[in-house]
Amino acid sequence: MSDFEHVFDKPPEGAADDWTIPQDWVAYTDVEHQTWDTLYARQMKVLPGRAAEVFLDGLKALDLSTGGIPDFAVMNPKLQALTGWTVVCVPGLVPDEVFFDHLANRRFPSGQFIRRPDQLDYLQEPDIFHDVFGHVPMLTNPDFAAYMEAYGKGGQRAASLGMLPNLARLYWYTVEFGLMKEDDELRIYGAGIVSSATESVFSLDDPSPNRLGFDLERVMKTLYRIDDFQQVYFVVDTIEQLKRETLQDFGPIYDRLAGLEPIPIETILATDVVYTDGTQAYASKGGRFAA
Ligand code: HBI
Ligand code: FE
Repeated sequence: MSDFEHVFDKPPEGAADDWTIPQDWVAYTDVEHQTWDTLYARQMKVLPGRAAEVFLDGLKALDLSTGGIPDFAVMNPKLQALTGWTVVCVPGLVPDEVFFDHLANRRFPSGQFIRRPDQLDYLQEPDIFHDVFGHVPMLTNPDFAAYMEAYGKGGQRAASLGMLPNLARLYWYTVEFGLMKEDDELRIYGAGIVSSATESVFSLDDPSPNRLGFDLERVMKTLYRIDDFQQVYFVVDTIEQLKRETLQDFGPIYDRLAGLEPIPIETILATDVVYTDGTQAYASKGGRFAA
């Protein structure tokens, strides 16, 4: 984790006990606002017809297209009126228990900073473009809003039971990299995809990754990668399905999962619903590190 620039052990100077910091919107430079506009325009070229209707509707409801980095003082009242969620600023990745406490209280922690112009295509840390453009539109949907709150509440419990790696896989394969069915076609709703011009295309169009039906327990067993395009995507039928399955008691699931070996990332099981049996050609050739 040492190559992350925005990771701290305790709230840094100027941060509150809950790790929040002021957005200080007036301090963003012209270059930073332009970076937002460039990223926004790039996504709007690839997302129509690829992003789920629920994401695009949320984006419209928040009106984030007015130019430049959104001012949370303007955006939050719109979001709060829809689902009771607000967005707060944090300096970067925050400890798990801090993250969960915010989600459990319908506060989404967003990075305050935006990537540098030389990082437009790829950065591992969540910046304000990933966090706000990627995550916040889905929070306008009541089912997704309930799902995220449930995830936050479940986080503390999973941590105390030593099951956090399993719960984190659920977040990864839904909130960050989820696909859903819409009119019998696959669409994107995961924030890690919708905020990436290249993965927005790869996740739906490339023959390399597997695309499998969402199964809660299966997903919680599946390894993932954080450094490149995913090798497997999981497809939900509806966001309501996600909420319904997550509101059940995870206790019995954790009992069954305890001590089990994780499922390798490229494995397809006999029990999987298979949308794409991927070639894995992209990963086999070394992915973004290919010569
Ligand atoms: N902090 N700001 C921020 N954003 C995240 O997405 C985040 C985090 N801290 C911990 C975390 N995610 C995950 O490790 C948990 O979902 C498990
Ligand atoms: Fe994210």
